[in-house]
Amino acid sequence: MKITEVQTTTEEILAHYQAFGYAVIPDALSAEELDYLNRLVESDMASHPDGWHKPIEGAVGNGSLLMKYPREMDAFIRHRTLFPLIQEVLLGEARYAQFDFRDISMERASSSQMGFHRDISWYGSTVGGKIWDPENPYKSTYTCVIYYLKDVHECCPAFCIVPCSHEYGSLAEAKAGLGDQYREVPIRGKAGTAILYNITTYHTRNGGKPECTHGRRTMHNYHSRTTSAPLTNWATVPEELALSDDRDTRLFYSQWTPNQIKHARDHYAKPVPSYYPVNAIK
Ligand SMILES: O=C(O)CCC(=O)C(=O)O
Ligand SMILES: [Fe+2]
Repeated sequence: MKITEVQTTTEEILAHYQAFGYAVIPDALSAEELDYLNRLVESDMASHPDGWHKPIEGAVGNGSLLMKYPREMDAFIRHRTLFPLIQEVLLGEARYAQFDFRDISMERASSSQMGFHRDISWYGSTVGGKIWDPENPYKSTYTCVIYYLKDVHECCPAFCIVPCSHEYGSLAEAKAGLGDQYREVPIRGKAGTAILYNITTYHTRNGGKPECTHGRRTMHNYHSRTTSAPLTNWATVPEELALSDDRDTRLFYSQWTPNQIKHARDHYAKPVPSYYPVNAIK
């Protein structure tokens, strides 16, 4: 199978993800959805600048909009077009893990380069656990979608991935193992493009060119699996989702981090169910 620039049908998306560890889906968000999200980001940056962390590798970011807009953000986290694909690559076991917005100003575009890395769960990097799953045809223990909220041109910062690199312990091993199949594929596209990737596949963010006048805005959404540990030790979820009367919603938001257990204990109206170790967490 050949690497293609974009995949549009469900079959193409899943086949590309299975073969290379990622897929690029154009028009995943509608013009209305993009308009809504861009306005939300702009108004929150203006009204609550303290909720946005200081630039990390050129990007300011905010991971708390799910807490502020539960129902609205849930509709993006379990998005009508992307969520069925996420469920497919996670064997129907998808669990909420992390959701955040990032913004790179045009001034910071050229200094927003990251190093090549794979994303590993906090637990995977401290106490262990499988970082990819040899039994899953899609090899994923976690998956992430990055949505481009503005057009990403040639000059802009761009997500860049090394296809088929998930099994290697380092980028050097991937280079040696993949030989002349080794590629670094930068991904550009219009606003609304979604990149679905197995988080263990090596990737980076290429910095923008000095003349870039756009910067870049993205929405990042990580999903775990029932059989994986939580991705972070900090993500929190609002009560109306975590303790929803709807079973599917409650299950999807059920992989509670230590911070989430504390948050629920200290702020939820309903008592924390006793199947969470509320008294064991300081
Ligand atoms: O912003 C990007 O293009 C990549 C971000 C990333 O890899 C990360 O935050 O782990
Ligand atoms: Fe990453």
